Amino acid sequence: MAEKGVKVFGMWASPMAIRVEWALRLKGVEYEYVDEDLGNKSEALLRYNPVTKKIPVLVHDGKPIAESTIIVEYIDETSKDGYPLMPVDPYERAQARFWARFAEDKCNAALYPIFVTTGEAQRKVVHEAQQCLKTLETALKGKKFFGGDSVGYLDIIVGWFAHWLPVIEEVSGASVVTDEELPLMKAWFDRFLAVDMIKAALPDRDRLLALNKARREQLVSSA
Ligand SMILES: N[C@@H](CCC(=O)N[C@@H](CS)C(=O)NCC(=O)O)C(=O)O
Repeated sequence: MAEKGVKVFGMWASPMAIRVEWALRLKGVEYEYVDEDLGNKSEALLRYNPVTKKIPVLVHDGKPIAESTIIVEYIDETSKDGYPLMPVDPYERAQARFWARFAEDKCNAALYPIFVTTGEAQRKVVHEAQQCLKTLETALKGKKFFGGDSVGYLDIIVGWFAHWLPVIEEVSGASVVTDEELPLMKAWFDRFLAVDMIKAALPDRDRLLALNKARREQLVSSA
């Protein structure tokens, strides 16, 4: 018999898994959290996501769903009475999905090289990442959050930047989101992280810093 309830398979330092937790917390949905060791994945994770074998996976009444952006939409659709994540207007919904795709495909790809480079090579990739974030920043113009007056779908998708990017900056010695270069994004970081539901799910900064410091040292020395 299928198990009842909501279960999340994540990993404490994953910026993709936190999206699922943010969505569930904003909706007020209770869930069980399973922290995976990605070097030794559980039999349950491999059974629930045999295709990509990645976290996050949401299991709702025994039925698994993978891919964080899809999971967040699923949570919004199945908890219609709770806090709304997606805009009601179809055009606005399409825009939110467009920017989420842009952030996933372009910004995430532009940010990663900062983590694994140094010196002149890093300066070049920082500039490229800033250009990408400047484009994304246009979606914030005149708004408190990407979702308008309150946190919405797009805030959840790009929200990891606010907590993870300053850690990446510290670990790699790069300066990316500054008041001079990205003033709207920087101000949004502070507003977003001040939201109680968002703050409550964040991983410990020092622990994240130590993990990423070790990862960077390994990646840079093997490059
Ligand atoms: N596009 C996926 C990406 C998920 C992803 O990359 N998960 C990573 C952790 S952040 C993972 O499971 N890595 C382990 C692996 O690739 O084996 C999503 O948004 O859910």
